[in-house]
Amino acid sequence: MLATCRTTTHSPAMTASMFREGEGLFDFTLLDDVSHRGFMDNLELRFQKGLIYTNVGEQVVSVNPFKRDLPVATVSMDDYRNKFMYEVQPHVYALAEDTFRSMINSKRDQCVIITGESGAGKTEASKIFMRYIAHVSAASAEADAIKERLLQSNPILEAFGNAKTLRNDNSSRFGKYMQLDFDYAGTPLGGQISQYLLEKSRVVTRADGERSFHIFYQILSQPSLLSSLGLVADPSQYQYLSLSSCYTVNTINDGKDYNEVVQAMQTLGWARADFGYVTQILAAVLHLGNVQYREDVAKSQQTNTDCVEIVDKSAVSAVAKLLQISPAVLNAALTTRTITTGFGARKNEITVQLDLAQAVFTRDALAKELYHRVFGWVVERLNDKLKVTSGYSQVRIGVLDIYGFEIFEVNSFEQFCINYCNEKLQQLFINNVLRSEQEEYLREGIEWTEIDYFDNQPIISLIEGQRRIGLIPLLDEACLVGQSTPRDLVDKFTNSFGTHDHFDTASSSRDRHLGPSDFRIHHYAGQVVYSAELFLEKNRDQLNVDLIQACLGSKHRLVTYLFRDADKLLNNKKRPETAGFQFKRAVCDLISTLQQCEPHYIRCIKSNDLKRALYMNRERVDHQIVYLNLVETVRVRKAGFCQRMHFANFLRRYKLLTTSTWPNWYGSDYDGTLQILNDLGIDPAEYRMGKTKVFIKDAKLFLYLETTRAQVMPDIAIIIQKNWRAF
Ligand code: AOV
Ligand code: MG
Repeated sequence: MLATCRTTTHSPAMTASMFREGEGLFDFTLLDDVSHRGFMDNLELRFQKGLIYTNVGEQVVSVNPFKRDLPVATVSMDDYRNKFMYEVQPHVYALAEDTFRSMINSKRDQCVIITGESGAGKTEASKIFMRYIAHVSAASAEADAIKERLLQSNPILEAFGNAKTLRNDNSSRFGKYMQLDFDYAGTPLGGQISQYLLEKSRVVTRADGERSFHIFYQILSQPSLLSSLGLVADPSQYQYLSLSSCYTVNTINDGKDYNEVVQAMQTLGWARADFGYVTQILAAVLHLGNVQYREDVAKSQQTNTDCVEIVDKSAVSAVAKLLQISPAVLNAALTTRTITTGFGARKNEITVQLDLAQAVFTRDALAKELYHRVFGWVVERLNDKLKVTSGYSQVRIGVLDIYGFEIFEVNSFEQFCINYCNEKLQQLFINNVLRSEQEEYLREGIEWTEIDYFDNQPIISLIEGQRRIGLIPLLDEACLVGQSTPRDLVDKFTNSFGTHDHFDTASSSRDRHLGPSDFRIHHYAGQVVYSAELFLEKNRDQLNVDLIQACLGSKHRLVTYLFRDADKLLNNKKRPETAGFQFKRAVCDLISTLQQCEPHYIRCIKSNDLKRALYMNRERVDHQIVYLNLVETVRVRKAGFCQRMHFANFLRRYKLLTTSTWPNWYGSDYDGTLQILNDLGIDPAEYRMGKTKVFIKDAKLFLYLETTRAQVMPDIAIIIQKNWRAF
């Protein structure tokens, strides 16, 4: 099943070091049999030997081993310095080296797109990548300080943005694009973190067996913090934490992680007081969850509407004290709502009592909003400390670690957004790797058998709407109508997309498994049934006016800062943008940033769902190979060419390799290129002549050309090795 290396006489050094008996192939493009089975066999063989990385050309496929002490984790970063990817064993380090060198040599922005499902190892890969870049980039006191800050931002981000889910003990509940700025010599100057769609609903609800964000448990693990915050150590005392009955995780030490966060904050030079303010708001969120309601029978009878009262006022007092809001104002904002009618002199305000469901919704909305704003502030502070302060930012490397494709028991608005984002990334991948490659061959007149792949454009059009309406615009439309119900929304969807190939509802498909407020999307990675129950509220994403006013009246320094835009919110005549609309815009902006960079890919695979060390569940892995288009990628890559160069560039670069072209060649660039290849005795099967470029089939030939060139020019050989792309 597995191929032996196609022997060429050109690069003995590489072949000797790259092939090790019994370890399978380090690059899937060396497979003779590019079938699903062939791919899987090689992946599994390597995985069982602890070789979790395998290349597909310049891409790295990484399988999560759920084991920390593998040899691949302890290799020296220095072994990867100044090496081509095909000179060294596959590793995230090799890809990082390639990315870093490409940036220096081409002076182009680079991006690394890390994809894979939840728990596949994306965040780990992004950290390994960052560590390598920090290790090899130029050093100076200033640069070292920046590197340290970049690395230290991780524990803070993870404390506030990650949580234990059923799939991953340290699941990122937000998307992250981290950009590093360098000068042209590769000296780090600073960086910037962009965050996407924090899953703020986790603060108030989540699946059984999951936890809220790590930071809550970390704070409760610190006895010295508790009394001033009015907290007790036992997380089960807090409704917001007890609702999923999971408090500890055996792979997580909250106390130790807290110390790491504090240490990171110190490294980043955060004021101690700032963290104090943050803990006060987080404690307020926990107390807020303990605000319980019951029906206020007397008042209900009196007013003839459903009224509620708060069972135990001490929780409200604790929240009010921590947020420095008047308890009476807070109490009113949590049980009533002010409705304004009329304008100007006729403006009239009426106080309406909230019923039980509305009161709970209002309380939870405040908790989510407070957390969301704290998270935004944390990222803002990190960015302050990473800001480029000296030198020009010349080139960038961006690392995208974004939530993987998700299918849960119940899928809501968050999964809808996350899966939409994954569709967009998949499309970018298709465009970068599969389509553009094939289009170039066509343009150049290279003989080529089209390789089929699944194009997900119809799913993207369905969701975001292009020429015709899409699910996000329809959802926005439904949000305009105050009385829309989830069923109305699903009916609206059915009217427009009842016959769409990638969309079903109960009435369009007569599928008995779908409820009246469910809909199903056939995503590239699988079918997902969404419950539209909370879509309208989550998309509107509005805090009621009374809560905004309550926060505006706060004397707390951080609360005041977090709600500094609240005045604007209250007086805004325009309808606020919905969460779906904002997310779509953010994702489209992200994609256009990525499109401007030279892309590199790490494709992560989750080996099993039990988090068991070095165990591969073939069925689970099979599915991921299919939807990540991995076999198609190998086919395109293998049938394709590893390098291409304009004839003029090829001639300029390699004319010194033969006396026919050196020192002067008077013919055409095309003929000169051919002359060099002929004189070197290169088998014509190893390359193709296009209309403007020569296409080199195998990396080994390319390496041979480079090594020979370096031998011919001994005095600049070292420079070439270091900067091969620049020549
Ligand atoms: P994710 O980022 O892809 O999921 P993580 O990077 O958090 O996944 O990995 C999940 C867990 O798998 C980690 O906490 C480690 O225990 C283990 N793991 C991952 N990669 C490695 C590795 N290279 N070596 C050893 N263990 C590893 V999500 O954030 O849920 O989509 O939203
Ligand atoms: Mg992650």
